[in-house]
Amino acid sequence: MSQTESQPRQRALVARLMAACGGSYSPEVRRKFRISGPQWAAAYPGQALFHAPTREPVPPARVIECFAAIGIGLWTTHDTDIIATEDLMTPKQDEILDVIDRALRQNGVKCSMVTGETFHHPVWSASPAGEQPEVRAYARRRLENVVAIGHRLGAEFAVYWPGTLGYQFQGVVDEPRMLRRYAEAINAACDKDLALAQTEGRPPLRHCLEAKPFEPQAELLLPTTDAMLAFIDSGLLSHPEMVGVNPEYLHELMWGGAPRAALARALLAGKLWHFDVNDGYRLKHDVDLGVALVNPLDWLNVLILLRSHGYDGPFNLDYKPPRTTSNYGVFEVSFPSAVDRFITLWEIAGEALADPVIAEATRALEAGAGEVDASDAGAIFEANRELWTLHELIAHRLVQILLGLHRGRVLLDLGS
Ligand code: GLT
Ligand code: MN
Ligand code: MN
Repeated sequence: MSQTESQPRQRALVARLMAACGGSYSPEVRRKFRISGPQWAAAYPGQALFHAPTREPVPPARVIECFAAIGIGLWTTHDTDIIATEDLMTPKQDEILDVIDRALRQNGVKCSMVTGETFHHPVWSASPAGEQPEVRAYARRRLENVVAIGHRLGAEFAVYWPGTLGYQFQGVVDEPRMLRRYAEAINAACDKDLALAQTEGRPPLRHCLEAKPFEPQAELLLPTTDAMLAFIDSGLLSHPEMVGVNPEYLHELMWGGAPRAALARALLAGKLWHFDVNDGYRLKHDVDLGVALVNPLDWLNVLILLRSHGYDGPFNLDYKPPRTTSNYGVFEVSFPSAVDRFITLWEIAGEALADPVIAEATRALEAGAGEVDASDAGAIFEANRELWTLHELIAHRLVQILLGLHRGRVLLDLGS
């Protein structure tokens, strides 16, 4: 059978099995969540250092149309996802933005976030904040332009993953100088934003820094969300109040951190404004798998944290549909299933927060044993010893809730 004959049959099979999976939500329900879909994720053709592409690139208007059909009401983009580098900051940019603005309106999709590419083009090979003044001046113009694109498309957020901010060889780069220079670029973006917000009569954007630990340089100057928080507080930024963080789940897991704890630290700092959702493995490269495909229990706990602490920012589906998924599969399986897993876990997180067993156990733990000699460690331990068994009980209950056992899921009778 030829390739073209087999494809419709295989698509029909995929569609039938996807329907058989069940558990999907309507586009209306999906739109109620603040879930955004990146242009670069949907258009990713599957290439990497060791990988040839496996898919056709997908233009923005088509991505926007497909997101609308799925029920993803928010769209995010890099400057160069939609405008070729040589067309940036030219009249061609305005033409492209007009077309995209129309596509967004026609499909009822909003651009929620824009970001600048400071990692791919050869001009960034020694970082956007290196020695050469012309590179730095160009980087500043690019970030200012990202802000301008954001206002033109009605975005609320700008995200900056600094990309190549780091080095391959120790001793070549003066780290404090490079960080100061990077701060100058962020300051330029904030200043441009304040000026544009005034002339456009729009609120300023919320600028969010994103960290990634192991790439694309051998050593990075801002490899974790905690490093970003320290950078925001360093005194180098002229508008620290305009700058928050965009942690990515996998980027915190990659270095061996606990994403939940990293999110908690950003929440306490009042800087958790935007969140890239995906999944993967500890101490590996940035595999960017779909949300909860690897760590559903951890994801449940992340959402419990975010729900109980009132996080109300976007959830940006920053993953890469795998190379084994076809162009058809990207919009039929990959995106809808990612959105549905997220919504299901969000709902399950609500169940966990309302669970009477967990609530009673938590209350008991918080109350403690009561009156006991406050200076006697042994006595305090003995008085609480039975209570602490509840830690394991709560962990068990969370797994029960994740698996649906608390609702009386029917188990196989292994004896028969
Ligand atoms: C790149 C990176 C992502 C960032 C994007 C925003 S670029 O794909 O791996 O995690 O969120 O610049
Ligand atoms: Mn990301
Ligand atoms: Mn990533």
